[in-house]
Amino acid sequence: MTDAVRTQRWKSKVSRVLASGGTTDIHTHLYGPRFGDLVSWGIDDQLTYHYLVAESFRVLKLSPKDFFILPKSRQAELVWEALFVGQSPLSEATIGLVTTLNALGLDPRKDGLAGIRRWYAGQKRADFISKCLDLSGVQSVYMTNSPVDPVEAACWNNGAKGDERFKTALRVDGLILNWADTAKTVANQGFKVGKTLTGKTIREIRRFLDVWTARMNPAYAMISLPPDFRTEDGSQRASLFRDVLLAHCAEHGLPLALMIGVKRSVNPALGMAGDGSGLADLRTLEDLCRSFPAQRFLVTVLARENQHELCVLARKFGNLHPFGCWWFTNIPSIINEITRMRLELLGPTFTAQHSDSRVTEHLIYKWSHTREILADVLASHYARLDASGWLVSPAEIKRDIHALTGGGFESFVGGGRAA
Ligand code: RAT
Ligand code: ZN
Repeated sequence: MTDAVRTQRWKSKVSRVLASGGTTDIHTHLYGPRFGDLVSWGIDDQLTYHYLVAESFRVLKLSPKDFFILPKSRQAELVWEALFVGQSPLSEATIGLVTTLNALGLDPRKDGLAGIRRWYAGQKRADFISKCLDLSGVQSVYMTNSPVDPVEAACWNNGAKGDERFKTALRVDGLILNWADTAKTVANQGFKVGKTLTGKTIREIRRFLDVWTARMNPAYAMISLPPDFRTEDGSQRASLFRDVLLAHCAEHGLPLALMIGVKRSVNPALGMAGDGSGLADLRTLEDLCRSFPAQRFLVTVLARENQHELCVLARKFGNLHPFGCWWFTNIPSIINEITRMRLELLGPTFTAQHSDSRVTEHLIYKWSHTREILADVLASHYARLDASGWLVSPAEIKRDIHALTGGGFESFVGGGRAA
């Protein structure tokens, strides 16, 4: 049998298991149906996704300022015209919209934006959320829950949780990285904090996190970090990271998810679409894993150039669990490369993907595109194993895929393991 035929046979077996779903999406920006207007869905929300907005500015003739003052529906029309009418939708995010609309039974070329909008007018939010979860084969998603967002805080105070498919992750970027601007929000919730980090303010921020941890019951805490983040540079953010975040996680036994390498506001005029990526010095992560052996770190890195180093670190530290192909790396060529590299260096002991979905429909394309690549990568690994004299069984394929698509994460997070 040729290698190509062998791999193709494995691909059919792997694809069958992948198609049976059961995925846990460990990081999204989605919300459950009871979070009201925080739930993002529909064609205009998809077209104004910041990935597409960033791409539109490569062709749009108007300035970001003139674009962002327009109503969302007009922005959506401009993105549609720029990326789907004026040129072929060849980028990952544009192909993604096509994949999604097709899965929903629409034909974007034939229906056009007007037809798609008419179809959406007949959809109901709660049913539509279930439809997207079903179509994407995702059984549960982790939200990104920020206690310093007044709209979200109000939802929690009004008992918004209560949907088991939507799980909680405590997001703390503003609190740790931008205390000067966040202090007021925390003070408004009745905590006695000031802008300066006195002992009392630190205790009150800890108390703030205690209260929100009790209210939200998160599975993990999460922060995104700039590439130049250091834990020992004497900065305010370094003290907050150590004395508040790490201390809080230790006390509550919470794993900490680090998303490393984002340069916020590289082009501020683009708003959310203006963030970039930078090469991080992973010695900071190495120090953290070594100095806090009982702390579990879930880590993803944004720069392509940091991916190999992350795998090597994960071989050294059992308290480090790599996850996902984040943001600019969530494109087929790089998912393929990263997933192969991780399998080669770590076996199935990482989480292959998270979707980072912001609009409910994103689940559909992000998971269907990822599964296609996972099928290729796993098939070639099983074929090599087969050629070497080891035939994996269907049950073992299922076990491996489960580990890579949420099972490994659940046991890492639930395990309370030491390094
Ligand atoms: O991928 C994204 O949507 C980014 O805007 C970020 O949200 C990033 O994933 C983050 O969580 O900071
Ligand atoms: Zn995210």
